[in-house]
Amino acid sequence: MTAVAVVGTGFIGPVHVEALQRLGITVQGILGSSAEKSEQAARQLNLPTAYRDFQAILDDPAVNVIHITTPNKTHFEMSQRALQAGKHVVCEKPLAMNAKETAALVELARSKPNLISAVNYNIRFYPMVIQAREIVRSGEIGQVYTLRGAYVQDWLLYDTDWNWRLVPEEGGEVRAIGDIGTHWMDLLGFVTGLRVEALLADLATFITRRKKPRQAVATFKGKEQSGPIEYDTVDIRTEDWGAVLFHYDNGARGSMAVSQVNAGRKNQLTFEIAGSKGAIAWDSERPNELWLGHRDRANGHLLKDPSLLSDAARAYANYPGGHNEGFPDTFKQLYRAIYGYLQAGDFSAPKPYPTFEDGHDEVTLCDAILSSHRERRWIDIR
Ligand code: SOE
Repeated sequence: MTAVAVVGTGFIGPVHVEALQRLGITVQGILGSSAEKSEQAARQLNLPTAYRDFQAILDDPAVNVIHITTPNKTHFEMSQRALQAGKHVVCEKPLAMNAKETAALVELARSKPNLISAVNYNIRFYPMVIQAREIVRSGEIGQVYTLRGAYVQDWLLYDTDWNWRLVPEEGGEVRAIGDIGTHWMDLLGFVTGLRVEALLADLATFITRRKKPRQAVATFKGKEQSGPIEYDTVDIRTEDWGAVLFHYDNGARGSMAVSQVNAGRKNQLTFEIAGSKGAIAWDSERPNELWLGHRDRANGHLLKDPSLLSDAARAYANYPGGHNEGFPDTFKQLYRAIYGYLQAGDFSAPKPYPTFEDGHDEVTLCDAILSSHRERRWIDIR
């Protein structure tokens, strides 16, 4: 019998709970940063248990899976303790604060082959992303030459916008790169199967001082606040913007830009992959569409319709054509993959979900991006 505990009551914890509930998976309870927050979340989400602390989850024999959705600085210790206590782990990205921590988690996960150790790269699970992967795999666009794209947001545009991610001790030394760049890098690796061999990065912080409210503000909620707020002015040491050039292992070249201060772009990931025979492009703000680029005939525009998709993409499309599948559906599909694997019980089978190895790869890239920016040079990825 599977039962889950979710740690974290901010923006993303309830998204996990809702997706699990849609699949009929028992969510035993939730833990927030205070007793009050745990109780409030348990009430709102209709869960039986408001945990008092993380140890109470580890001690709960009813719980065999833990979803970690707390600030990044807690991921390492919680994942470690959960695996050591024999619980399966689904951890939010980035997996930990640096590659030293993620390497230790990979080693621990390897010593527990019968436990799930997954990282929540949900964007992989849009049906049209899986379709893009199938197109690349089938050879339809030929040899991949270039990958380009961006992940841009505007929720940190003003100096009055505040979030724990701004603080390196809470979120890590790279912010926009760690928070949204890792999604892009993971996704492009997933779609093309290519690995980064070397990179060159440039980072910038435009808002060097911000007004930190004395009251905590949940992610994306800052824009909804009204009325006078008491705050302290603090120096900002993490980047608002970043650009990275990549060399991939087949000789392909890539370029990615990320920004959390791009007015009007709420939460947009885009990519275009161009090969020797054709190209494909996708935009997360229009996730049910895929652009097909041709040189000698009219370009194509594929709308999500299970009857038009490859078997692999159809397996993750639950609604008929014209019925849009979006952000919350990607969590549901990711958990279908994870919990289907758990239920099948063959832990030697290939894993259909992002693993701690994938989480380690992304954090390794983050560390290299920071070094490249600081040292103003290309960095090889070993
Ligand atoms: C905040 O920038 C954030 O919530 C990311 O942490 C998520 O991974 C992304 O889905 C949306 O933006």
